[in-house]
Amino acid sequence: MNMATKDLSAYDHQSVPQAKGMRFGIVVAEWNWEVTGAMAQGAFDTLIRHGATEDSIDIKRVPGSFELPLGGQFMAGKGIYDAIILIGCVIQGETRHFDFICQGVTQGTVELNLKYNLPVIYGVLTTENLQQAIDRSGGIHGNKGDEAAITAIKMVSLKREIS
Ligand code: DLZ
Repeated sequence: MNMATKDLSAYDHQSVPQAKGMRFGIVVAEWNWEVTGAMAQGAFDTLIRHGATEDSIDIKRVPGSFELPLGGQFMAGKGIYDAIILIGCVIQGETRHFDFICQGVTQGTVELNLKYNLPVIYGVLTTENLQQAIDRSGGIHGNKGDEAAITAIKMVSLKREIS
């Protein structure tokens, strides 16, 4: 498999559509903020780099990843965003909490996409340990926040093209 399909951070950024005129909501979980804050910053910077303006991006915080779908629903319900990016980081612990949170946020995100016919991007890391998360939030494996932003732009562009 081509690396570019595994690691969007390595994408040719020239091939990303212009985000000018698009409006984005970002919902970021405060749990594991060291990671999620870096991902949210990456997503914000990437949207700006591709033409979005600062006043076209709203960022809201929720306590943990489990709250991301509801935070996203609050934003989607306003009807003003072209895409919403959910950012979280769930790190495996000693209990089954990890499984339940991952299941909740994943299923909740799928439902939001379909309920609102809106790109709601799954920028959630689910890792075995903190180092794996750090590696993916501006480390050796790029920044998955950047990748979530690129996915958001591409999905808005696709929706506009089709409709
Ligand atoms: C409780 C909990 C645990 C154990 N681990 C994480 C985590 O790794 N990442 C995360 O984003 N949130 C975690 N949470 C908090 C839950 O997402 C949620 O905020 C609480 O269960 C309250 O609903």
